[in-house]
Amino acid sequence: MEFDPNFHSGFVAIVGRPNVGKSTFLNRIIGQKIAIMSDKAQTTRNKIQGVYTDNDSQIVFLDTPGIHKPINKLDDFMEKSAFSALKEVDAVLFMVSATETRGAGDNFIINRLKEIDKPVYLIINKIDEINPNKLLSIMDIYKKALDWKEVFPISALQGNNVDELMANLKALLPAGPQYYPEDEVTDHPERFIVAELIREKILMLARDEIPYSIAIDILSMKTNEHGNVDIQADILVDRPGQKGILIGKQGSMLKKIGTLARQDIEDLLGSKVYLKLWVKVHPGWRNESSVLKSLGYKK
Ligand code: GDP
Ligand code: MG
Ligand code: K
Repeated sequence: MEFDPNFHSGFVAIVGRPNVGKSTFLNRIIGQKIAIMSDKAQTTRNKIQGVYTDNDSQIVFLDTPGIHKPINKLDDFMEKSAFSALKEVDAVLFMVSATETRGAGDNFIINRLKEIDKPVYLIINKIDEINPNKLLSIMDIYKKALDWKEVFPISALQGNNVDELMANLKALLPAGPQYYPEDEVTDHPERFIVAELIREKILMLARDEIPYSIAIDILSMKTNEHGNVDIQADILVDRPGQKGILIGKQGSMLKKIGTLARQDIEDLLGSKVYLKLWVKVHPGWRNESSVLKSLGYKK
């Protein structure tokens, strides 16, 4: 990998109470791009939520699942490990909702953030829901709570001020490498791997009945507004008899295939996955160039 001194990159954690709009924000800037969980991903203890890449920057966004208020010993332990992982990031976005009053959950996180020596941005989300006159008084409520690097009122839903926030964040990040190649964060390689995981389960459960005459067509793969991944896929077979075998008694075989594949895909993506599978008879699919092309076998 060549070093380009004009390329900026880094790791950014997004923290905040549930429902303030963290996933909506990520969805807006990254869409359905998800990083493949490679060894690199495991070097930080935080879960990679998404990778933003453009011509001169890459921002790896991290989730910190344990930053909420602890309720028991296990949570307390999780909390501490999530907190120590925050020390590995270049910046933290602390998100609050303009529609909610500052609460104990916010204060708990703010107190933890006081202990780390990192730039923390205050992101006041959902400004589309409030009267603009109220914004200054909302900012006042948080202003003295921490020595904020910047304060950005935004609407993750409608996009207000999101470009400005991204530009500011990019300028803050140091010159660095592109940690993830662009093709690792588009949907194509994941689609291919997801298809392979489904195929693997079919061959595992029905190897004798189903030879290599199946194809998996990933119809869609999207991250929904809650950060979960919805996947719809067709299993193409040559003959009606094969369809019956793959569906099984009252759908039992297809259910087994789906459950096993889903578990592997969840491990791969680090997200909750909804997998919908259909079996379709498509005689001679292997000879049709349009089908092969849509399955990614031909350029
Ligand atoms: P998270 O739990 O922090 O990830 O929050 P989500 O991204 O799941 O958002 C929670 C709810 O708030 C969803 O119903 C979103 O559609 C909504 N939401 C998120 N951002 C905005 C925003 O900027 N404006 C409005 N009006 N609603 C938003
Ligand atoms: Mg979320
Ligand atoms: K997720």
